[in-house]
Amino acid sequence: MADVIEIKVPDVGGVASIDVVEVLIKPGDTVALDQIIATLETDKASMDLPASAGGTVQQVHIKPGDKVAEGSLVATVLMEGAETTTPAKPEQPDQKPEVSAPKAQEQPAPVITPEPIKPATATPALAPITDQGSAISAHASPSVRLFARELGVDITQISAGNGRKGRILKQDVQSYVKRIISEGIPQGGAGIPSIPAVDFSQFGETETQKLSKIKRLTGQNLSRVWLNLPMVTYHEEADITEMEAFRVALNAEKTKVEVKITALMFIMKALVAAMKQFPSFNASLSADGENLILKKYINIGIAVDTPNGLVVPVLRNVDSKSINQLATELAEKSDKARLGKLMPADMQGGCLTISSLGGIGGTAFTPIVNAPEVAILGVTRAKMQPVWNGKEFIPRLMLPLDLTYDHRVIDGAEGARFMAFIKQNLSDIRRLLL
Ligand code: CAO
Repeated sequence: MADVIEIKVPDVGGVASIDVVEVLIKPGDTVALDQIIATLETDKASMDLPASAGGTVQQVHIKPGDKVAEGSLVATVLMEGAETTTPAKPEQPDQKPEVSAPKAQEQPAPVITPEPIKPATATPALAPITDQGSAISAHASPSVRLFARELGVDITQISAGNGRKGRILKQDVQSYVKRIISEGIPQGGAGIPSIPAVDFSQFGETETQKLSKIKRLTGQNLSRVWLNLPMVTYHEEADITEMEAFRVALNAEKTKVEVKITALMFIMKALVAAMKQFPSFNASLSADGENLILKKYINIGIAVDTPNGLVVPVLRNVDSKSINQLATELAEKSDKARLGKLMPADMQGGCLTISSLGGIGGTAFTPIVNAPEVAILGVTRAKMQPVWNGKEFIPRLMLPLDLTYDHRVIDGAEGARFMAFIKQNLSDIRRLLL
């Protein structure tokens, strides 16, 4: 004999208005007892609704976006050979650790309306779904969380979903997995909890802009370096008063068509001299961390700010190039970078990187090493300062320099000596001839 069974919304703790988020069945489907057929959500929690009877779905009475209440008809199911079955009950929602699990009460057959769930404590029975104070909560239904767990995905890594109010849907988990496979993104660095998803629209108007590919790739690389390298940043100042006078004189001699010489060309020269003096700076750690690979060539990467993000073209064999050649080459490469015309080969083979913000300003910053290089030299804006010469304060042009290094390779004292050497060479550029 076939019975038509009505599956209804159970008591979810006296909540008057419950949103239907997902409906997982359609007429003609065969459902098993306790199979999840819909996801419901209150303003505090979400839960999966299991079928209170198995059979063939005749009609579905709800759709996503509907508002329902206790007793609302969800679906009618044709049950062949009806027998008394275990009462269906809403699946235990995801719980925060401090929330006690709700207790189901035993009820007799027949199965018509699932039994109520009641909070075991005064705390709401259902887990909060978006909790800005929590670093672990993600806005997703239990079934989607289960799906993510089955795939080994840490759902908190999915920053925002395509569901209502940024809810993470099954498709979002699938897209995330596809992206990880295609881009090789590591999940949650060293198990560190990720930043929780926040629905900013609740605070005011927002607009979403897609990150450029350069920004996304740079971000992944920087995060990887940040997590893998023990980095130290050391600050120094070089007196470039004489160097600047020479630079200005050189530029004054130039005709209009020639490329301008900036402090950066001298900094490159001083860096090259320092790399020769301290070979461990012109080196990389082997992947197993057992050996230092010393390089006999000197290529320098220059961080260039472009409308699409940061790129680092590499100037090759800098030790064998003149200041004028370096100025011309940097102008060509930075123009190419800003037009998005750099080829991968233009950005490979660097030994050390310079990140100069001097054209913009600043007094100091902590650049991130461009691993597998072992150090990066940061530069900010030179400024006139009163410097004590033993008798009086005299105005000197001081250039701030910041060296971030991989402490696995470079010791603190070595870093300080390296910077003292650069400082000495910039303060008296005749030394670069030695
Ligand atoms: N102190 C004072 N003035 C400086 C200076 C410094 N340290 N560095 C540059 N300047 C001056 C230049 O002399 C030039 O002056 P004029 O316009 O009067 O001639 C002006 O600032 C602009 O210089 P520039 O930036 O065009 O040239 P540059 O050779 O110094 O730098 C480049 C070239 C490509 C490195 C730079 O344009 C750039 O993109 N910098 C940003 C790099 C970046 O984003 N780094 C952050 C990475 S995060 O780690």
